[in-house]
Amino acid sequence: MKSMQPSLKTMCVSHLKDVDGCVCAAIIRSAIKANFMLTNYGNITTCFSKIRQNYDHVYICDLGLNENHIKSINRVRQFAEVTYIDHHQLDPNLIDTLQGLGVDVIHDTHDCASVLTFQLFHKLLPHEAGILPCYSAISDRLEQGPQAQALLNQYDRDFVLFETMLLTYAIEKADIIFKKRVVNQLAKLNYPHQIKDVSVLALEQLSKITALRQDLPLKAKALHNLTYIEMPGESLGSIANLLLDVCNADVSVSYNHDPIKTHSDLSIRGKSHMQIDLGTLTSVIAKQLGGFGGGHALASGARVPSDKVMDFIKSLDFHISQMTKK
Ligand SMILES: [Mn+2]
Repeated sequence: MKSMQPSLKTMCVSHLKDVDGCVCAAIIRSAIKANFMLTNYGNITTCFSKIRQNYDHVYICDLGLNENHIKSINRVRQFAEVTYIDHHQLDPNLIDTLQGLGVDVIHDTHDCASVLTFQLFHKLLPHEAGILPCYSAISDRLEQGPQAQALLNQYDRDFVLFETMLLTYAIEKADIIFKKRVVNQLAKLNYPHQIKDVSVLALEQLSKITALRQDLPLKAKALHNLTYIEMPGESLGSIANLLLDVCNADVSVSYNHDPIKTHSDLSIRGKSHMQIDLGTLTSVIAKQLGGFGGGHALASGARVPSDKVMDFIKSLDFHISQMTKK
C-alpha cells in the first residue's frame, strides 16, 4: 500500500460519536501522520464532499455505510485509494459494490474498528500503541473479540479499565473541538488521564449520569417489549444504555429531533440475553419509513423523518414480540 509512508495526503474519515471512532483516527494519525475528519451519520456525505484531489488515500473507519454513500465514494475513488475499515453489520451487496469500485474493504463484526485498524498499522507503531485499540474494545463492549482479547491480555486490567472509562465519559461530554484535541493527543500516545481536561470532563459526565439515573425512570415510557424516551441534547447511545439499567428494560430507544423537526435520530440498545438482531431490524424498519439505520445485534442507530419516530418505535416493539414469542 503506497500510503503506508508518512503522508499528509492521507485522510481518515472516522466516527465522531465514541471512543472507537476517535481511536481509529488516532491510530492512523500516529502511524502515518494522516489528517482526519470526525463525522456523525448525518454528515458523512458533507464530509466526503470536502475531500479534494490533494488526497491520494482515504481511510473510512467505524462508520456503517449504506447505498446512499456510494456516489460520494465513487467520486473520491476517481483520484484516491479508499480503504474502508468497519465492524457494523453491512449489506453484503454493499460490500460487493464497494469492492467493485476498487475499495479495499476490511470488515469483521467480531472486533471493534480500532482493533481492525490497529492490525493494519501495528508494524508502523511502537509497542505501547497497542493500548489504543484496548480502549475501544472495552468502550464498544467487544473485549471478547478474537483480536481484542490478545491485545487486552498485554495490559494491566485496572490501568486499562480506568483509562478507558475516563476517555469514554469525557468523549460523551466533549464537543468536536475537544475530540479533535483528544485524537491528536492519543496519536502522541498520551494516556487519557494525561490529556488536559479529560478527567474534569469525565467527572462532569459522571455527575450528569447520576442525575439522569434518578430522572429517566420518571420520564421514560414503555411498550410491551421496550422502553423509550425523547432526550434532546444528550448522547443518545449513553441514554439508551442507561435506560436498560435504570428502567430494567430488555430493549431501549432514545431519540431526539433536529431543530426544525425534519428528521430524528434514534439509538437502540438491547440486553445481552435478548436473541435479536437490532442492527438488521433497525435497518429494515428505518428503510420502510423513509430513513436509514443499522448497527450491531445489541446496539444500533437510525435516522427517520420526525413524524415517523413513533411508527419506528411501535414497529420495533411489534417485531420484537414476533421474534421472542414462545
Ligand atoms: Mn465501533
